[in-house]
Amino acid sequence: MRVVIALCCLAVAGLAQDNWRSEGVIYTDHSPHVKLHTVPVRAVKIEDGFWSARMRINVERSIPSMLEELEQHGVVDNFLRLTGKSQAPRKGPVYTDSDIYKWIEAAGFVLQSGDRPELRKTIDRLTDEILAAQEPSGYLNTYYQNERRDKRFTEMYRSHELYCLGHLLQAAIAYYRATGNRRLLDGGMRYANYLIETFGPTKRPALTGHPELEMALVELYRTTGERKYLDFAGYLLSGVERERLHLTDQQIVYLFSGIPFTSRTEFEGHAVRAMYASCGATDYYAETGDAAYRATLERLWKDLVNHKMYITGGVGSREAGESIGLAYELPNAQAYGESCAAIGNMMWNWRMLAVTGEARFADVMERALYNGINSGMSLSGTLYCYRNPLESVGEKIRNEWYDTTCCPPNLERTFASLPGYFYATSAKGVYVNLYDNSRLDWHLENGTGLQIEQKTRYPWDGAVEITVTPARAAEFSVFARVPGWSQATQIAVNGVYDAVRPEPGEYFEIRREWKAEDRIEVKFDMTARMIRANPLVREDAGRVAVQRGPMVYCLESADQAGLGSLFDAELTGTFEPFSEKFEGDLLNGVVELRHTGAVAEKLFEDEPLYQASAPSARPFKPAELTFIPYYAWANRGMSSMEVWVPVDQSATVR
Ligand code: FUB
Ligand code: ZN
Repeated sequence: MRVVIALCCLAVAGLAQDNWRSEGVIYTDHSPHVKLHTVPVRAVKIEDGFWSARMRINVERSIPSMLEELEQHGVVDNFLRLTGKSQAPRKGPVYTDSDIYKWIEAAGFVLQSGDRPELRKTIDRLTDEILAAQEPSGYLNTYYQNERRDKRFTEMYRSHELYCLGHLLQAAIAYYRATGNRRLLDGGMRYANYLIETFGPTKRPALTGHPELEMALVELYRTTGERKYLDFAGYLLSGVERERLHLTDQQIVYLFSGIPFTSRTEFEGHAVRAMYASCGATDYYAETGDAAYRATLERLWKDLVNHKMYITGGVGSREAGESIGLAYELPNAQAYGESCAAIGNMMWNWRMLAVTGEARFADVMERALYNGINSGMSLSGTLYCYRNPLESVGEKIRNEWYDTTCCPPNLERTFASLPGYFYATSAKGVYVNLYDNSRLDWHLENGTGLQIEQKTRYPWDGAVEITVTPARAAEFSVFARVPGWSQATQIAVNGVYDAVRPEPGEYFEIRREWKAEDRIEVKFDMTARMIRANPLVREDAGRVAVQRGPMVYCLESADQAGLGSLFDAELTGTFEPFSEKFEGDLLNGVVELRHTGAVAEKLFEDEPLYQASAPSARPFKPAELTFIPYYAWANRGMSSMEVWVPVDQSATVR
C-alpha cells in the first residue's frame, strides 16, 4: 500500500521496507515534484483485447526467440569467455551487453504480471553468468575487459560503458520489482558505486556518451533511497566535463550530452540519445524540482511536437547519425524513425505526464505506442523494424536480427511493461491514462481499496465502460483522459450524461462519492479524419494522412486491387466520410477504411522525367482506396506503403 511519508523518510523506503511489490515502471510515490504516482505492473491485468494479443505474442514468441538470437550471436558468450566457460571471440558492437540486459528487463516486467518459474530460472542463470564476469572492483563490460582493458574509460564518447550499466540497472530493478531478488541489483550497484567513487567534479571526468544511465540512476535512487545515485545523475546531466574531456562541438550535438542539459534549446543530434537524456532530466526534475530543468523540458517538448515529431510519434529524420533533423524536416521514405526513438519518446512523455498530470503528454505517449512503436514488431512477434519509414517502395523492413539489435528487446520490454502505464493516482483520486480491456486492483492514496474495470473494443470502437468499485463508499475523483483526437466525447455516470463538455486533450475529472459498481460510460469520437501537416513540411505538401482514433493509417499495395502502383493514386472527395469495417481475418483483426480516390490512367512511370507543365490535365479514373492501420504494414511480404497520400489537385476525374 502506498503510504504518504515525509521526505526525510525516503531513505527507509525501497529496499529497506521490502517495498518492491508496489513499485511501478518508474516509482514516483516519494518523488516530491510529481503530480501523479504510478501503480505497479502487477496491479493491472490487461484482459482480452488489442494489447493482450500483442502482449501474449511478446511472451510466447518474441521474448523466447530473442533470447535464442542473442545466444546464437554470442551476446551471452561474451560474458562466458571472461570466466573461461567459452573460447569464442568477443562478438558484436561495443554495446551488446545492453541487449541482454534489455531482454532481462523485458522478462522482469513479464514476471511482474505473474510468476513463470522457467523464465525466472533463465534470468537466474543469466544473472550467474553476468555476475561471474564482474571484476572485484565492480567493473563490468565485456568489450573493455580482457584484451581492451587498457582502453577502459578512455573513449567515453563512444564506449557505451555507462549506457550498458544503465541498462543493467534497469534490468536488475525490473527483476527485483518482480521477485524481491536483489542479486543482479547488488551487482549493478557495485558497478555504480565503483563509478561514483572514481568519477566526479573533483575526480576523473565522466560522460555518458549515450544518455541512459541518468534515468537508471534516478530509478536506483527511488529504489534504494540512496542520495548519491541521484547526485551522480545530476553530475552527468550537468555536462560540466566538456573541457576536461576535450569534446568537440560536433560531439556535444550528436551525443546530446557533454554540456549542461539545461542549456539545450532544441532537439538535435542522435534521436535515441536525445529522448533518453530527456527521460533522465525529467526524472531528475521529479526528485529535485530544479526549475531550470522544468523550463528546458518544456522548451524541448514544444520543439519536438511542433517541429520534429512524425505523426506516428516516431523521431529521427536522418539515417546519417541516426539523427533528428531540422525543424519540419520530416521525410517519409527516408524517415529513420528508429523503434528505440519512438520508445524513448513514450518513456519521456510518461515521465512528463507524471510530473504535470497533463493529458497532452499522454496523447504523445498514445500516439507513439499505437503507431511508431507498434509498427516495430511484426504480428508474428519475431520480426522487427529498426527503421519505421512512412513510405516505402517495398523493402525488407522487418528482420529477426540486427547486428545492432537495440530495438527488438526494447520493444519487448515496452510491451511487457504496458500494464504499468494504464492508471496512476494522485491525492485527489485515480487517473485513467489508456483504454483497453483491463482491471486495476489497487488503492487510493488514502489507502481505500479500489478496483476499476474497463470493457471496450478500443481502439476499434470508441465506447468504453468503466466500472469503479471502491472498498467502501468514498469521495474522490476519477480522471478520464480525453484524447486530443476525440472531437466530441460523451461521458455518462450511471447513465446520466455530465453537463460539462469533455475537452479534447484533457483529463475529465469526475468527482463524487463513488460506491461499488458505479459505472462510467465514455464514447470517444472515432471519426476517421484527414490530417494535414504544416505547409513547411515540404514532403507532405498536397498530401494528407488518415487517422482514426489513436491509429494512423496507410495505403499498402496488398489492399489496392486493380491499382497499378500505389504512387499513381490520390484521394478525392475530401469532404466525404470514410467507410469503415472491422475485418476479423485481416492482419489479426483491424478496422479497414475505404475512401474514394483516383488513379492515373497512364502510369506515372510511363511519363518522361520532365515535361512542359501546361496543359497539365492528366486523365485520372475513379478508384477506391483501402487504408489499414500503419502499425500492421509489412506483414504480408514485400509491399509498397504510403502514409501521406496526395489529395486531388490537378486531377481530371472522368
Ligand atoms: O548506441 C546504442 C544504440 O544503437 C542506440 O540507441 C541506437 O540508436 C543504435 O545506434
Ligand atoms: Zn534501436
